[in-house]
Amino acid sequence: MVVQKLILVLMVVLAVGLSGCNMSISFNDTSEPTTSPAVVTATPSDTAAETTTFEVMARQGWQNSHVLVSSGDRLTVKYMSGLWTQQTNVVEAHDAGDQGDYICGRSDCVEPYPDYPQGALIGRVGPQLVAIGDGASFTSQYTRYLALRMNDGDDGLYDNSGSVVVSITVEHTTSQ
Ligand SMILES: [Ca+2]
Repeated sequence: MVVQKLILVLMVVLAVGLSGCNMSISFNDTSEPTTSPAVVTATPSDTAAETTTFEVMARQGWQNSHVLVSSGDRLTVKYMSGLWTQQTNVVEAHDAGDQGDYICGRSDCVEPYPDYPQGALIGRVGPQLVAIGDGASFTSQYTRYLALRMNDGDDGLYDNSGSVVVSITVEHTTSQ
């Protein structure tokens, strides 16, 4: 009788145990999301061109365009709009180009670019001076910010007026 009772108890325990068993077997998903190794696809580009616009004031000296140029970069500066003059009420307002105006051309000239017409647009990358006028392209010899101004002496800026807007395009070369 004792053995039968024991078996009965065991069966009850077993039945309770089975019914109480959570049949839903949860697998612990330890598998990492399948990630393919990151492939860095560097787009091979020989040149990348950036264009910005800048207003050059007639009454100011060298003005930082905040366009950083690296040595070897190809620069294009083009006149877009605006009028200025190097002598208000004397010389009629004109664009950034060479108007055939006075060229100093001497060593004691006050103009930053003595061999270029007074009142025209000029540029500078460090010590590299560039005649721009209504448009010019050149290769930078230095890594500096492009500066622009009217070709007029610092002492002659007081009677200037107006401004010109230019577009500045830099083609960065990655041949280094
Ligand atoms: Ca002037």
